[in-house]
Amino acid sequence: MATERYNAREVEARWRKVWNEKNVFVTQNDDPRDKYYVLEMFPYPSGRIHMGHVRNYAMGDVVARYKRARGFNVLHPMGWDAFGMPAENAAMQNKVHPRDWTYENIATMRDQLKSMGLSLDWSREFATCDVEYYMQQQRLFLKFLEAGLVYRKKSKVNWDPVDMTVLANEQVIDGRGWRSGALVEQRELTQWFFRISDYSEDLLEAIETLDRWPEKVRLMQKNWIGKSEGLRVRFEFTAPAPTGDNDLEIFTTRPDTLFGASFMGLSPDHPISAKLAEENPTLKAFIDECRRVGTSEEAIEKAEKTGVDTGLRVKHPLDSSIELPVYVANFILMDYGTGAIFACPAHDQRDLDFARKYGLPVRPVVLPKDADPATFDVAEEAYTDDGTIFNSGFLDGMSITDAKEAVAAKLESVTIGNSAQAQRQINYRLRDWGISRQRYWGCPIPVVHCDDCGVVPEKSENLPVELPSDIDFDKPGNPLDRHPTWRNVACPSCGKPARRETDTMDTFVDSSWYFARFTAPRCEEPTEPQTATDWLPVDQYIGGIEHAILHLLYSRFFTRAMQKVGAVDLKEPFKGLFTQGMVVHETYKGADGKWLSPAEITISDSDGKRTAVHTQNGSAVEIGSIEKMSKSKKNTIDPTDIIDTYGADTARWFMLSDSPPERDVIWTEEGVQGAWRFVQRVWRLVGEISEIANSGSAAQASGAAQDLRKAAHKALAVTSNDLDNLGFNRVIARAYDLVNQISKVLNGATDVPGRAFALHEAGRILVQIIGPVMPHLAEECWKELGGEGLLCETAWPVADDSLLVDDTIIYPIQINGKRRGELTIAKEASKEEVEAATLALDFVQKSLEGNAPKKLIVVPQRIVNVVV
Ligand code: ANZ
Ligand code: ZN
Repeated sequence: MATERYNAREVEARWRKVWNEKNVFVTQNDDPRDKYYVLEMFPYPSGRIHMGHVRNYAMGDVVARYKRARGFNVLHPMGWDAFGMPAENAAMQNKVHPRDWTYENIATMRDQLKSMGLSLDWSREFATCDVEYYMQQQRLFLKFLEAGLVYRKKSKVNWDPVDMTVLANEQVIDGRGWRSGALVEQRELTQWFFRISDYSEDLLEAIETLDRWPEKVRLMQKNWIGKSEGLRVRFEFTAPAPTGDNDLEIFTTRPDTLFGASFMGLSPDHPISAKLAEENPTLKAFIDECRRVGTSEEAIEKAEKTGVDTGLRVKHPLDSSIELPVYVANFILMDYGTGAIFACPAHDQRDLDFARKYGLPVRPVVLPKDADPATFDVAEEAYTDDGTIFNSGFLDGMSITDAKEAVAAKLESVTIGNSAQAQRQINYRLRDWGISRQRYWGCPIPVVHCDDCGVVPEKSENLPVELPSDIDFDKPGNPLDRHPTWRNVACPSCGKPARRETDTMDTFVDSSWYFARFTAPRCEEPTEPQTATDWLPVDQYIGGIEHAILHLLYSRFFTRAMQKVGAVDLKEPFKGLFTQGMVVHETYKGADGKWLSPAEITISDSDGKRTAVHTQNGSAVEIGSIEKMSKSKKNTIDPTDIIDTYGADTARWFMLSDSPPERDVIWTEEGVQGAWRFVQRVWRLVGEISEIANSGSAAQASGAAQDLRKAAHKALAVTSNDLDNLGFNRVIARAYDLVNQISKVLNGATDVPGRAFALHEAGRILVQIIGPVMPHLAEECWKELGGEGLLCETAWPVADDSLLVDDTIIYPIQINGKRRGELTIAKEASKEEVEAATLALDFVQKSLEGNAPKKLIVVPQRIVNVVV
């Protein structure tokens, strides 16, 4: 019987085979039960899975198995986010085709995931680089194009002149291409954009409805959309600008600080800057230099604030006796507001840095609470907090809010030229989403350029626009541009020879709708609209915080866009979102300062002091800080090694056991071994129970047997609650607890009435509780205990309420009608006992301040009121 050691390798493979043969995790769309869609962010097929994947997918699997047991029709699919640069890099370095590289990696990683025993519906699997998938993406693109959700415009890109390629902002490091090291240039290219900014307000407002998202993520999304309410103000030039403009329009969110203005700033890309540069070589050189640094917000934020005085002057809108100089400044973006600002150095750090550099005035106009107006000054740090307006004429004494309103009202009523001097305006930081990539390994944008007809969408019946296979990566640049024949195509409109678009789509497009595709993955349209609408939103989405902004925001936009073209009928794709913590591990450094992997070292522990040496040569090794597992620090553990040694259940158990799922978990050898010992212990205990004939009934149980029944049912009740709240680590703690309770009875007196019944019942409950986390072990134990059918198809047990009631009761304690705390006391306690215990409570004594209560009212079994 179950006295042998548990052989995870053999058992796990056997149960996976059974599940697979019986198709137990294949989900039917027409199943009448309530739906539950659980999804983990699909992986990029980089080569092998890492521990972060194990943690992420273990969590999703626990949810899937639990919800299945709760009677839901669960959708739990898996796929591959398979386009992107690494495949092209591999092609360049190792001369493998990006497609071969990608599909080989997928094959490896699929096997690895399968070895984890995940309850996935593999029949729905796809990779975004499958022609069938990206063809449907092209179909969606054409629908979006027709619906006015896509457009082309000229836009600046980072251009690597050596690799002859466009670089993402992250690929520009200190102004140089990450690979070539060449100085990056700014180039204007006509690129494709999605109109996400049309949805700024809707995307912002709907964040309020996402109440099962982490607050942190909601805030990050809000900040990214970046709504600000401000004022456009026109400042009159003292003499017309060379462009003929009589005034300079700026955007400000702080009109209250207008009296603190000390200069005006123009973006280097502002039309006035460009015009002036024609005659002004210094300015031209400055503008060229700004282009080199790049226009990403990050690049601008980091760079020193510099500028050039244009010689132009404007009049202060509230006091025409004040003239302000106009500078071209490197920190002003052209595509925000109007590309021009008034600067108030006392209350804006960038303005202050600039003013200090060029010796411009710094005039504070917001006075902090309790500061002295006569002496308050701003030195190197701008004052950006709240306060009262001063040094500001008619605004003096007002709050910031009132002063903003007063300035807006005043300038709205002034007319210059033939319109108001100021106009209220709401701005969003969110820009339209540029999706053009000059790359091979992505979804081709399905349009054709014709000399006569211009840009023509490819005909639906001509889809897919398939990537050519015969490409070479020997030369820099986009291989699609160089392909001898692929570009040549007949114009879909007039039939004349024309050229294909060679841009492919940003890979974020691929991941913006895969969750909808999973609902009908083989359908001949992007989605089956009704099916997608029935399954969506995803009830529980699980993934890394690194996707908190872009992926989630793009998916939210995409769902709205799909709704507009009739592909789904809802706005929000993810009802519940969970962002898991990272897997971290100690780091090790050898005497030569190089990182060493855990496999290369040996640790010894004497008197609680841990030391490490190099296993091969015995040299000293420094034990470093605990950090996210990463190849660069070599502090990784290969999941396959762990699964081969201990089995998948142990790995899953340990990944979820030590810390709450949103926190980081520290991988330690001792921790894994602890989990492994627990597996063995459960197996032994189940074996012992199975040797006792299952006899007797619930009614007979008393004493230790009844206590065990109570413990088991309580564990079941709280575990259900924990699982509903993704409290995986708590589930595990309860399982340890229940194992201890069962052991006590197994090792205790054998003549307890109802013992056999209670042990079998508790054993089964234990197995069901651990089932979602350790599915193979649980399945084996279920069989051992004589359970019917497969555990993974068995309904979640219902706790017996009568066993949950306690012998104690908790009284809420009110003091003067307000709830202040509670009292836990025996259920049978008399009124007098409750009174005495209440008066002895710390917080009650405190509020009595030594006096007797005016009144003390005990409502038996319900509440206590104290009047002081
Ligand atoms: C005067 C002022 C005084 C400002 C002050 C701030 C503080 P948010 O809140 O992000 O919308 N600004 C406007 N357009 C800009 C551009 N194209 N490039 C760089 N900065 C720009 O930021 C709005 C503020 O950012 C505006 O309010 C403007 O500076 C600046 F004590 O106007 B403020
Ligand atoms: Zn044509």
